[in-house]
Parts: sequence; structure tokens; C-alpha cells
Amino acid sequence: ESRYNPADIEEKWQNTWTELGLDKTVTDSDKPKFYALSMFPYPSGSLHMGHVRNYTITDAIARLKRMQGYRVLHPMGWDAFGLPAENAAIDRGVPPAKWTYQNIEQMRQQLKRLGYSIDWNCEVATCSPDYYRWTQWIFLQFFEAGLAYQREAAVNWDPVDQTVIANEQVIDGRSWRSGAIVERKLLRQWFLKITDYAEQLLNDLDKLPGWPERVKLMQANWIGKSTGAYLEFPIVGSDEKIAVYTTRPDTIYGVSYVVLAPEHPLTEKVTTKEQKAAVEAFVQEVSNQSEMERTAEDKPKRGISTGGKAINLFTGEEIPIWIADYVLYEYGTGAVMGVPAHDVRDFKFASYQNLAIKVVIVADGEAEAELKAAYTEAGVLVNSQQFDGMASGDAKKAIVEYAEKQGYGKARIQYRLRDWLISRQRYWGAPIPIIHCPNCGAVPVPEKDLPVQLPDNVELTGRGGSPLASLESWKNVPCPSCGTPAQRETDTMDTFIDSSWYFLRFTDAKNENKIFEPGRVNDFMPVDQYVGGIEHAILHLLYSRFFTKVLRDRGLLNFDEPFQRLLTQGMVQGLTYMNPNKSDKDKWVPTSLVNAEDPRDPKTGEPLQLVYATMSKSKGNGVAPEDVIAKYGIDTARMFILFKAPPEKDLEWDEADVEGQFRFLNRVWRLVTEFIASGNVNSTSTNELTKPEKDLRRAIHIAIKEITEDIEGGYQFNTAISELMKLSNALADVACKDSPVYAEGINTLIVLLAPFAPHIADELWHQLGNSESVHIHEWLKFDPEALVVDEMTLVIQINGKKRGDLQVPATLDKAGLEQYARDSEVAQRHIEGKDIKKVIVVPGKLVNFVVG
Ligand code: ANZ
Ligand code: ZN
Repeated sequence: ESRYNPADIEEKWQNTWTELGLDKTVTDSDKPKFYALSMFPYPSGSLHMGHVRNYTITDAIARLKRMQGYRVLHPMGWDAFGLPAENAAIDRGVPPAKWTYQNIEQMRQQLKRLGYSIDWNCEVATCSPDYYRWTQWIFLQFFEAGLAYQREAAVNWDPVDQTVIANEQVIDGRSWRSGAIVERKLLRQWFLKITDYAEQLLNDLDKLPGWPERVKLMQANWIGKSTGAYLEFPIVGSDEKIAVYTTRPDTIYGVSYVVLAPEHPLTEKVTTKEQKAAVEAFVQEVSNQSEMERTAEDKPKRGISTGGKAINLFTGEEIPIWIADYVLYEYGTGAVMGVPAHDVRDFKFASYQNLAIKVVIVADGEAEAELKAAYTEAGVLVNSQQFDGMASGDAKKAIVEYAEKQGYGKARIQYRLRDWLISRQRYWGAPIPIIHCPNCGAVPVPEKDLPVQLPDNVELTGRGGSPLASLESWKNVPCPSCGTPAQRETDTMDTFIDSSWYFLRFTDAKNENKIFEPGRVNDFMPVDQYVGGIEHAILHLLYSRFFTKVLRDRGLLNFDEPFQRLLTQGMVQGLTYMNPNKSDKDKWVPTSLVNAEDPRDPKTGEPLQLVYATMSKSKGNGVAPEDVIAKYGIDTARMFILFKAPPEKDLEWDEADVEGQFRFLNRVWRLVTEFIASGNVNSTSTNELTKPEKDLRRAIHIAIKEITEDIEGGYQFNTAISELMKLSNALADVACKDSPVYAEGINTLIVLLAPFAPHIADELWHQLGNSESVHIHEWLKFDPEALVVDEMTLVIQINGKKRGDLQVPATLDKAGLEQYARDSEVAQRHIEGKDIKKVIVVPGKLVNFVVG
């Protein structure tokens, strides 16, 4: 009898699967399709446990779906453009392409070693010219549709990486990548007009019942639709007017000042001589602040009076014009009406700057009182002339209507979402396929000239602007339309563009003539199950949805949403030493620096605590996938990952539980090998089943039912694996090991195990005498009849104390149960000669005789 040794079987089965073409995507068949997709990795050089968790979840789903008769597309690729490759070049002189392809090679080997059922024929790398050719082609589609445009913009400048970064990549005023404090700078940049799709991106969230509510809410908040009005305030002593955007036109009578963003073009005009120097100094100061710093609610609001005045047309009142850092130039009209009584930030600002605070809304039924804080709720209007007494909701409409009639303003819907700035002053990205001609302006590179290849002889220093701008031979070209000497665009595209369409290319990855065949993309898309990290909940998913809609409107595909169901998996956490006296970033101490006997901070000698924290390089708390696999095998690692926590929850890496899964697989191995040794494999009696046989059969079919529902219903792999354990226990405990029901149980156990622990499952399946792979075996359907309980255990109590039990038909009513109980030998013995005072029957459970 052989022992379970994962190393003996894993490679063997992986090779067999490859030979059988098990993972190949089938296109021409009537089977229904299923597209299982993991978020593709950045080729950093090695896989970490987070990757392994992600791909294990997707692989289990893909394997289940194949067994259920779907033709599955389960691809993998590389999100391969981006800064680390360029930084490696700067730091170590390795060309970005070389660095990237070496990493891809290494990670591909690791992934193959893990035995995922990936169709490697569909592999793509976004940095390869036959991929970015189509990225550029898509850019030209946007350009042609008027959805790509250039403008001068204040951009977020990362002074360490020397590049522009998107708003979304600024976190707490710092660059998400380098951590440097972000500066503001004016540059001419390319934008994609995602704002044209704001309404659709918001509304179509309703078409995604298979997405976590949390993610949909994050997207909705990011789009940030608000309904309000533009209202105008004429400037005293000028023909010009200040337009403000407000969501609270009902507070118009409470306006005590107007505030412009410091960058607002009217700032200069309204500023008086006396205030000029101070205003200019303030503008200069604000220009270096990030948006985050400017809008944080807790800061005292800094600003300065321009000395100018404007008129509130509703009251005829003259009010002061200020500038303040909390008003953003890029949102709304870049100007607000200050209503300190009813807005939190205005209240702080007015209190700080000693501006008037006028109450115009009160809670229904309450008198006006002095405010200690802004009253921001709905209520009833006061001090608002003809609108007094109106509910604030009605007043919003009435006041906007009045403003429209009088020519004071207009109703207006506003989105927080802004156009997507895609220009990057970087080398390792897809060049923007535009040629700037002195006569013709921005001219698209003709399709036949795509891809605009990245030259490989560029010197990378990490300083200054776009590296491509320094390469004259590459940059200078004739204009494609008039032939005049012209220059290529030297910026490259944000790498989020590359990942906004890779899932489409996977459906026809090797197509050399087209981005994809419409038949292929429309056949396999949308993705049925997308699995990845919550960190992509907003941008990547929003951009992918945007691209899908634009390509649909260009007639390239025929669906509205790219991802049907989304699973955002939790983090993998490792045991980590922590110094509780230190603050967030400095509190982690890498395990390698700590003596486990007496854990102390190597710098200060303070005692350390051992806690779970997300695995990361900097914390030095990672567990290497290779180490786990070398010790326990792939199947154990998979079982542990799937069993330890529901997929959307964080997972604590616990060696004892890994051992537990290894022991479980050993138990399964023993069950099957002992069964084979017993020679009962072919027992096929069809006699009426005995009670233990019936019970076992029920356990088998409960397992089929529960496991199928656990996976399909809500990816509850952890409970699915518990069910597998129950089934294996039932098989181990049962006496009827020579029964055909036992054989059914063993076979079922292996089939149900296959998506989770594919190698051991196929090995045991093979040992059981099957010639085909278990992975092409049909997934099992439960037999509803087997689930029917036809007998039950009835407990007999005398005066509330259990005296015995017996098997009775499950269908009995109360009277029937009592009769069985009275007739039982136990009851007879205890009741004899006594007086029965009362009989209590609890259906499905017990009969209690109260005797005296
Ligand atoms: C007057 C008012 C009174 C406001 C009140 C609120 C409460 P959302 O919902 O996010 O769209 N606002 C407008 N443009 C701004 C800008 N460029 N920078 C900073 N703040 C700006 O927010 C709209 C509200 O945010 C607007 O409504 C405006 O303040 C402010 F009791 O106008 B409100
Ligand atoms: Zn030209």
C-alpha cells in the first residue's frame, strides 16, 4: 500500500493534463461558455501568497465549471508596463524589456508548477508590440470619437518619480507609489472623456447583481452625481458675474459671502488695490497644496478677502468676495456661495474669519435659535421672503424655477468624476500614437503604421520629462497628412489603459489582423466570474467598464458590462512582530531580526507582540509559496487557502491548519487505497438497502447538494470543504464497506474533491481503475430521493430524564409517536405499576412520560 507523497504525483498529472489539452479553450461546440478570470499580475519577479490565493479561487471555479459541462476560458497574462521596470533600469542598468521578460519567465514557471488549469495559448503581455499595437489602436478609436483630447492642466507631479500621476493615485497628499508629497504643475496633457459616460457608468451598476454592494457603492461615490443649480452673482462695479454651483439653492437667503478658488480667472479682476499683495501671496501658497490637503474637513479654513463685492440677486444685498483653499477650481464652477449656517465647512470658515452667519432653515416645528454648528438637515425655510414656511425639498425646486425665470441661474447635474488624465512622462508604457504637425495640429498615426514601437536605445535617468523626448531620431518624423517635418508625441499612456481591455484580447489573443474577432469576443464575454483584490474596486473596474461601453458604441462588441460577477478576495495575513509603542509605519519588525525566544525590538529593546498583519515585503512576514509546496504539496496549500476563510475575508496563515489539511488528504488517500485493497471496487448488488446503507447514501447526496450550492451560491469553499470532511468521516465510520453504496461514496468523494485538490483527486481516480481524468468527469447531481429521511430516532424520557431511544418511521404524527413510545420496552419497564400523569410529545424528537 503506497503512502501519499505529493511530490510523486503532482508533476505527473500536470504533464498529463497538458497532453490531454484539458485547459484548452473550446470555441466550436454547443456547450455553454464560462469565462473565469483572475486579475492579471504585474510581473514583479515572484508570486506571493496573495497571488496564489487569487488564482486558486479562480481555478477551483474553472475546474468545477468544466466538470459541469461548460467550455471554459481561463487565461493568464501580464500587466507588464509600469514604473518598477523603468526604476530597475535606472538603478541597475538592466533594460526594462529584459527585466520584464525575465520576470515573466520566472513567474510563468511558478504558475505552471502550481498546476492551475490555465490556457497558456491565450497568454498576453501588455508590453509586447502585438498587444500595445491594439492599445494604441483603441486610443485612436477614442480620438476619432472625440473622446481623447488635449488640454493644459494643473497636474499632480510626483517629484521623486518625476512624473504626472492621476488624482486617484494621490493618497493623503502623497504619491501612491513613491510616497513623495505631490506638487502641482501646469502641463499640456491628454485626457479621455470618461465624464461623457458618467451617467451610464452610474446607472448600469444596477445591471450587476453579482457584484458586492460595497464595490458598487464605492463606484457610485466615485462618480459622485449631485443635483443642484448654477446661480449667478453680479460683481459690483463690473459687467461680469460669478457663477456658483450649489446643491442647496434653498439656502440662497442665507448667503453671506461668495468664495472663488484661488486659481479662478476672476480672482485678479475682483481684487482691490489694497488686497492685491496679500491675495497674490495666498494664491502662491495654495498652488503647492494637494487637493486632499485643501478639502480635509478638520482643518481650519484658510482664505483671504479680495476686497471685491458681489450682489445676491434674491436679496439685492452686497456681499464680500473671498478666496479660500477649500474651493477647488476643477469642480463645479470653481466658485461657491457661502452659507455658514447650513454647511459644515462654511460654518468653520465663517466662524474663523468672522463672517455673518444667517439661519434660513429650521427643523420643522422649531423656533430659530443660535447655532453652535451648521444645521445641515432638511427643514422649513425662514428669513427667505416669499419662500418662508416651505419645506426645504420643495424650496429647492421653487427657487431654481424662480431663478430660471428671472435669469439668475439654471438647474444643473454635476459629477465628481473628472476626465481621465492619461499622459505619463515615462518610457515604459505604450507611446501615444499622435504626431504633432505645425500645420495640421495633432494628427493620428495611420493604422498601417501601428504599433508606434518603443525604441530600445533610450537613456533612462529618472530625471526631467519624457525620456522619449530626448531621442531626436525617433521623435522627428514627417506629418502623415501634409509631409511637413513634425514630431511624435513623446508621452506614454497610463498603464491603467493597458488593463482596461486585456480581458477582451484574451478571447482572441493571437489575432494578428484585428483587435479581436467580433464573434469571439461576443461569444466569450462578458466575464462570468472575475476574481481579484479590493484595491481595484474603483479605478480598474471603472475604466474597464468605460472602455467596454466606448467599444460597444464603436460597434466593436455587443454587451454593456464586462464583468458579470465579481469576487474581491481578502488579504493573506502572516504572523508579524509588532512594537506596540511605535506608530503605524514603524511598528513592524521583520521576523528575521527577532529572537523568537525573547522577542524584542532590535533598535530599542522593547518587548514585541505577535499579531496577524497583511503579508508584505517590508514587514518581512511573508510565507513563500515554494516553501509550503515543498513541504506539503500543492493540493494541501490549495485546500488550506480555500478552507481557512471565506474568500472575501482576510486569511490568517496558520501552519497548524495547513498540517490539518495535509492530514485530511492523507486520510482520503488511506480510505481509497484501503478500499482498493479490499477488492470491493466492483461490487454492484442491487438489493434493498439496509439502514446503514441508506444513511450513508443520504450522507453522500447531502455532500453533493451542499458542496454544489456552497460554491455556486456564494463561493463558500470553506463550508464546501467541511462537507467533504463530513463525507470522509461518514465513509470511515460506516460498517458496510463491501456495499455498492460505499463504492458510490468513495467515487463521489474523489469527484467532489477534484476542483479543490486536483492532483491527488486524479491520482486516486486513476488508482480506482478509471481511464479518463476525473477533471472531465461530469459533476455529480444529487438524488432528491436519497435525501428523504424515512426513519428517525425517538428519545424516551421518564420525568424529563432520558431512559432510552428507538427508531420509528419519520412520518408519524403525535398520537403515533406516543403509541410507539408506550409500546417500547424501555417505557414498559419504567412505567409498570405507576400512574401516568401526563405525556409530552415533541414531534421529531421525544416523548416524555410524567409519572407519580
Ligand atoms: C451652498 C451650500 C449651502 C452648499 C449648504 C452646501 C450646503 P456635492 O454634493 O459634492 O456636489 N461646492 C461647489 N463647488 C465647489 C468647489 N469647486 N469646491 C468646493 N466646494 C464646492 O457638493 C456641492 C456643494 O459643494 C455645493 O453646494 C457647494 O456648497 C460646494 F447649506 O452651495 B453648496
Ligand atoms: Zn501636417
